Amino acid sequence: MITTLQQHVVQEQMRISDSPNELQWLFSGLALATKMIQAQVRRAALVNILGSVDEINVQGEIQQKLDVYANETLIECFSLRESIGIIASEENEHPIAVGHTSPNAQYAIVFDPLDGSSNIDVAVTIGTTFSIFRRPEGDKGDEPLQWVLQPGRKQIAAGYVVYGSSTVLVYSIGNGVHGFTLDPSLGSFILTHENIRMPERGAYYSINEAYCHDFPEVCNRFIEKLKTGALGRKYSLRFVGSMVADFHRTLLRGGIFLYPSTTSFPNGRLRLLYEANPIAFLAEQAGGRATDGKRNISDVEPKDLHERTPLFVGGKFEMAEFERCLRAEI
Ligand code: AFP
Repeated sequence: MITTLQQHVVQEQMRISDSPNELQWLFSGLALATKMIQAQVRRAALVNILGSVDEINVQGEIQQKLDVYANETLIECFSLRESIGIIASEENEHPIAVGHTSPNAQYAIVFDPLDGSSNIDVAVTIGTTFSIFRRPEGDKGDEPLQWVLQPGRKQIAAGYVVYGSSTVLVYSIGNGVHGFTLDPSLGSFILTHENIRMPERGAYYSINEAYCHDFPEVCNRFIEKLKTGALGRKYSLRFVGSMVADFHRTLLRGGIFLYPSTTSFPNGRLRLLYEANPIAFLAEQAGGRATDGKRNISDVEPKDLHERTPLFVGGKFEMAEFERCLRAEI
């Protein structure tokens, strides 16, 4: 018997609340938007949606046509869900208030509509990330930003969708990590990876080594250990340049993904709220770990919607060895 994403969300939510439909309706918006996005991604060159628009986003990056399409599609689908009060996106400087003063508005959703934009035009795997928070207690509707400036530990659900050889949605609602593959013949996300556990030990490391001259020395020493077999085996390198794709492999095959701070990005390159937080939530739920080199990503108190962070995420063994290196550094 197949299990669809909708069925699974209802079952999962019945475990934690007496109104299982709120999140189910929210996830139906996510499923609809990501199905529309994947349809455009798969036909991008055929529907003239490759290339950029002459706009620079809040990150200082040239926006791709698919970035804009994905962003608008997600905002539109989520705006139709009255349980969502605040929407925040990598592409928008400020949070978007969509009825956050209404008592029905219970959630905030933060997302990167298309992670890995540099890979869009070359048909390499890209993705969408999302992170869901509950309305802050005592909220009077006058501070929209506070709905999203919550530590990762407060996420009630998070996940991503990869648009690769197949379209796979991976999410957690705090009870393990589950993967759903889009069946184009049914138009439904079907449960294919139930209760994913990150292997304690892997065979791959993932980092953009082109920047190794700019990394903290301790990171280069750790990479050397991975390469030379000092940790008991020689690791192989994989780096797609789309964090969701590199994390998806790490989640299923184990190993470690590292994006340290660099001289150009002294606070890290990846964004805390819509890149590191959802990934950290999933990693912890799957038995792995995620840190910024000093503390768990999930314990970081965000101060800005688009703040950046170093990210180190992986299986138990590799993370323990990495932290042993960090401690040796002190
Ligand atoms: P965009 O989503 O803005 O394209 O950035 C992708 C990303 O944040 C992350 O997915 C990659 O791991 C990282 O940037 C790749 O950046 P470099 O190519 O500079 O290493």
